[in-house]
Amino acid sequence: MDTKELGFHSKLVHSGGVTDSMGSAVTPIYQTSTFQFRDADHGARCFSGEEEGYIYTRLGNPTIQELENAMAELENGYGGIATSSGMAAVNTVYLGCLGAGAHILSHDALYGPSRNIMETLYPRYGVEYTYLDTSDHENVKRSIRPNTRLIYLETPANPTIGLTDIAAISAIAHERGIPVCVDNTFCSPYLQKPLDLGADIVLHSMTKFINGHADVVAGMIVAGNRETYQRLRTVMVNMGFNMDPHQAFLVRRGLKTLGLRVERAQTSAMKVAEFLEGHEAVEWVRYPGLRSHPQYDLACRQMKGPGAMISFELKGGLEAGKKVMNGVKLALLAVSLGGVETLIQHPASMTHSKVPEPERIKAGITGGLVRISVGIEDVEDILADLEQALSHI
Ligand code: LCS
Repeated sequence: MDTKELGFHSKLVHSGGVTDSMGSAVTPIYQTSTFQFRDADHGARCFSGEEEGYIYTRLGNPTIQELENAMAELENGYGGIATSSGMAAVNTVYLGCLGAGAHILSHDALYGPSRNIMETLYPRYGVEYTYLDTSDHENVKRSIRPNTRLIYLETPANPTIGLTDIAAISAIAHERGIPVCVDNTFCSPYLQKPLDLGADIVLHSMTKFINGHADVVAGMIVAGNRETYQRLRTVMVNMGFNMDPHQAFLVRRGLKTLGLRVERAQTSAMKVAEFLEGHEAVEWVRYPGLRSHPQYDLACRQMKGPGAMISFELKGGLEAGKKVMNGVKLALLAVSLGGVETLIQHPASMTHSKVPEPERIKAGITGGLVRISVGIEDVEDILADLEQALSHI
């Protein structure tokens, strides 16, 4: 069915449709590495591109394609490229856009490994980088070099919940012919559509809100146009960053309830953020739904809702943070985010521990920062759990 005119929740359920000959309601798991050709000429035509057809699962597979089609539709993009993990998606974009002598400009607070590989691995291949506060547009303009080939954003940023104005940065980048990629993991297309705001590429760790059930690691890139799509798809296929059909099946299943899950989690997150902001042990809270967020106006403009990710700093710093993390009973002390269960973690010693301390502090990832991913449990239970954990301080 043509899903173009449907509402977002209907698209979540119906988009991407790959029909199979049995008429199954759900696209089956095509757990096969390879596909039979009808005859030698058919095989040759599939390889030459004269005829569309599946060849080999690293190149394409119906279960994976359904998820790629669905995500491309949800992000209003040209085409989706599913990857084995979020980091495979990040590397596909880096490899597709950068090369020896190229320069990347990015936000200083990013998911740790997205920055760490650029500082430790990519310099071996002659890539230069600049990390800065991308909410300072003049500084962004000054820091663009003649060899800048990619502006890479993550908004809200992991773990500071700092925001970047996608439309403003895209306008600056496009004046200079530079593509913009946005990691949309914290929002999902339910809350933010970077391609509509001017970005050229959007990527996800689908391990998080998209799958939503903490049982799969997966990634996705959606390219805004055909040329970018083909360039990135070639990288993914040849690097072997592809997804597995079983992974695709699980993520497609999780995607159907994305809107319901995010809606409920963010309603609870607002209450959790207000509770934390009013607590005497808490120094400050960063949540896009709070007026105290320095970019509250941008959040209202750019995001359909504030999401379910909260960071906060305790007055007692790291020692107090440890007591809270060791004290939670309902929330899980675990990295990752965006699942049905509430998770709590300490970025400086966990997700961002590989970022050298001076840069980490400069990016706002202080020793006392604690990050919560609010789940879909009863909010009263989440609040009671945090209340008793905070009482340990
Ligand atoms: N981008 C963002 C914004 C992320 O938060 C993560 C993982 C990735 C990319 C990488 O995705 P993966 O390969 O893990 O699917 N973020 C994690 C986090 O904050 N805790 O554990 C993983």
